[in-house]
Amino acid sequence: RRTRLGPQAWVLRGYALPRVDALLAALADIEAEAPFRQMKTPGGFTMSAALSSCGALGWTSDRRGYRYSSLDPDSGRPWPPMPEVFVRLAREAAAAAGFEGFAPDACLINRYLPGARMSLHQDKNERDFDAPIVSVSLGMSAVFLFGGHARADKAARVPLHHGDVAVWGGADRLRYHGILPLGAQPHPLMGARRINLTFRQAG
Ligand code: MD3
Ligand code: FE
Repeated sequence: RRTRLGPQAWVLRGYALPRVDALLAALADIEAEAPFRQMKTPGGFTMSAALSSCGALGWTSDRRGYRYSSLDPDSGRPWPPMPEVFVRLAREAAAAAGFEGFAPDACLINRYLPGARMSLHQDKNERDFDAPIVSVSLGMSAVFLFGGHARADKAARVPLHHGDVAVWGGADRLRYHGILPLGAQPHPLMGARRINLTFRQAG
């Protein structure tokens, strides 16, 4: 089932469910190579969600700013390669939402534990905004905030559940968005955490 959030923004309910086992197996390998870490914002705050990445580029943040980098700053090594099951899912979900030819070079992996959140922001560190972003939710449900083009615009609250895939681009690409603090009810398969994979064409 496709739910429309905006002119070019969709939630594909349960789209990732048939591939969850393969996604989690690949994720375990990535986590071993590039463990989740809480990054610092340029303003000096510690982000409550912990991050890792895979693919040619990974997203990092520190006192010097936000950027994409080909090396994991913690290990000095390249980020783990993007598993084929990730690439396929992202490309097929993008096409199902009307974006043909999506070829992600970065997958940011956010891990939320109970209480972790992501405040309203725009994703604008990517080189061009023509490509969509694809996000895959795994584990505990969360409330997604879907705002407008100004931070003060009223944000809709959209629940995102295990296996849901969101795709947004075009007119919706630069909308403000965020995640409310994660609840406490553990997920039966994944325990007390939520994982979000976001695929981008960053470089
Ligand atoms: C944005 N992650 O990593 S992705 C991020 O669930 C990030 O971890 C959040 O924002 C997370 O930068 C949200 C889900 C999402 C879905 C639809 C959107 C973000 C969107 C539509 C427009 C803009
Ligand atoms: Fe974002």
